[in-house]
Amino acid sequence: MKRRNFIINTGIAGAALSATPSLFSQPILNELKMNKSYPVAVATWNFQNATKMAGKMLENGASALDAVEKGVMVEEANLKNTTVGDGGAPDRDGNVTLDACIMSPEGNAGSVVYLKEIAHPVSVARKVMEETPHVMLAGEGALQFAIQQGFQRKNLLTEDSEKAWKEWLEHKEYKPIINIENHDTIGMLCLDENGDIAGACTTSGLSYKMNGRVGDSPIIGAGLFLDNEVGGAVGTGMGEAIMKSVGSFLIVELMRQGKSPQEACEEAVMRTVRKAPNHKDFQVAYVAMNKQGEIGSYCIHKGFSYAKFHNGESTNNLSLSYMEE
Ligand code: SD4
Repeated sequence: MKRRNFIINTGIAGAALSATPSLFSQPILNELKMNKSYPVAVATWNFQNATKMAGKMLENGASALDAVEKGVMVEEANLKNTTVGDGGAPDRDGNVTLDACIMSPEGNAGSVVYLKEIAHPVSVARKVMEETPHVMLAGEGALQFAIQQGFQRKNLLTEDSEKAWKEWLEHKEYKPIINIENHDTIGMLCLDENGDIAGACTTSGLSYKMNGRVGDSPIIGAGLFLDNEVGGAVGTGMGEAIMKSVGSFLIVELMRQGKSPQEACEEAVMRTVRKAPNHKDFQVAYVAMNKQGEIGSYCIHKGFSYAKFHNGESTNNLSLSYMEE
């Protein structure tokens, strides 16, 4: 790596930017600022509003943890997104049940599974992390805890979701669709001004899932994992496949061993493909970021993309790297 890139990517640029102008001329300071690989926010799918929210917060000095929480909350509140938070598709019995988790740079984690009637499960997950000695709360207990923490109950089944569910009931065909439309579970990673990484993942899970089903998204190591010494990864797609390979943990460990985020994502996808003869029927996709702000992404099928906010610029439709049509 060239010395200048090393300086920029290792965060020494951060120190340089706060150094006195007598050490660095203004043009050099400007260039360092322009080329710095973080702060940066990345998220699964084309959730540009979410990465914009997080990225702008990061540029204003917010911590990775605050930015990642507020970032994914944008999609939790988006009623048009039928796979996350409020307005999420119900299970086959008509219950909207949400899964979410969050991890901090310190390696702390919080998670909620099968949470009903709370529009922002990621914030409940953060409370689990910060206010309890536990990592995961489920179902009724998670709901009680949320209410104690001041969250308001709300009916999350919108008219549109109810209508779609009733139409589904006519055939009751349980067949998850690859790349469900293009707005799906949101997994986000943020690297803040200090080079610290945090992540979050939140979903209503597979549409019309069995009552009680929990996917990968709230499982630390599956839908999300990070280590502030290495980087982080988030997954989306068929949760059962991601859980079986503990995909996000695998990617972080592969990066620890020296693989780039891209190589690590590819290896994690290939593990699933090698073991699951039916992989043609479902999607698995990952986004990973290392501590230098380098990003990688890979998936089984065409159609997955990610969004990024960096250097004041918001980009969608990134990474069209996939294994097969
Ligand atoms: C789940 N991984 O519950 C989530 C859903 C998802 O693309 O990401 N679908 O299995």
